[in-house]
Amino acid sequence: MSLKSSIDSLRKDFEKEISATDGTNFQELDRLKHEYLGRKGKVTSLFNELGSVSTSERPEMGKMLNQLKGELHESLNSLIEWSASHESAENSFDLTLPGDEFPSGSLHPITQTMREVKRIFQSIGFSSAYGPEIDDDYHNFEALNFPKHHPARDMQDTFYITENDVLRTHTSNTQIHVMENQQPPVRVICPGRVYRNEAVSVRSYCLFHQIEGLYVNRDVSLAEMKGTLEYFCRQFFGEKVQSRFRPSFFPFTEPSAEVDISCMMCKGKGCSMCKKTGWLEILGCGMVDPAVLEKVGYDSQVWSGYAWGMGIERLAILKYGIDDIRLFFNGDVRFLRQFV
Ligand code: 2NL
Repeated sequence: MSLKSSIDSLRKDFEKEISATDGTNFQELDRLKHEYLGRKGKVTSLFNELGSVSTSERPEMGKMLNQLKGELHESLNSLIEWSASHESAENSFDLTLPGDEFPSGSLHPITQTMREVKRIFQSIGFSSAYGPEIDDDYHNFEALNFPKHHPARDMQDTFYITENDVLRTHTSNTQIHVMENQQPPVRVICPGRVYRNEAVSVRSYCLFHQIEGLYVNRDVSLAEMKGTLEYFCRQFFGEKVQSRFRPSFFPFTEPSAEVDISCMMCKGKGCSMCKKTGWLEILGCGMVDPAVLEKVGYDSQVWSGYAWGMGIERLAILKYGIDDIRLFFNGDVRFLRQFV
């Protein structure tokens, strides 16, 4: 083979080898440099063959060999320079470094409060039931003994979906569904979201969470209701808390009451939290109105019961001393982080 064709085929070999590497591996490129341009390299050995070429061809061949040597140098050196300054992933990955920390989320304070309330009532035999957030007028109002033109049915307080369907304004609709589908005794709590079409402010939001409870059996007494709700207050707010039952009115209970607890901020002395009364209202309750029992097909001569309802945001606000209900809904992590 002539020296000229040796030069050409060496160039081809080199091009093949260089394109087979990914061009970034320093060791690989260094090996190629030695193989072709080293003291015993392939290009060097072609230079040694110059001596056996005829004197007329020698200058021409020498020029071609120098040209090949220059090309190889240039392409290897630029790749080597690049790979030395950009360490390959293999070299730069330090397996001994500690890993990135993944911040773990936490349960929303409303979820935490809901779970705590559920746990307390479950421990005394109540099971949980869930119902639709969109329901008809019958289950949200009519079956609960709301008179046809009661102000709570007014457009101001209720989001209407259609003429007959509303976003529920309390979770009582779920208790109605439960009673329609089940004979007494009933011992159930109904947690969930409820909606009110009110002006949004520090105190009220268009959406909040409720847990309502219902117990129906033979000869249920008001004393049992008091015992159950007082037990809840002590479990949720602590053994030291005082509670009182104050007469009230709801269309679906008779008699009705509201439960206040002694203000934990001022210990009953009177402060801004309790509006100087020493008491904080936490829930409404009462003996289920016989008209409600009759609506779901229970004989009100045989069955009686008590029911209550409480706002979860209100419980959380009192327990944690929060001053704006909207904080529960705007997702600000500076607020949420405090409940990890
Ligand atoms: C409040 C007051 C209350 C009820 C809810 C109820 C449900 C049925 C029958 C009778 Cl199915 N009553 N629920 C009773 C009294 C009060 O809620 O202030 N909630 C935030």
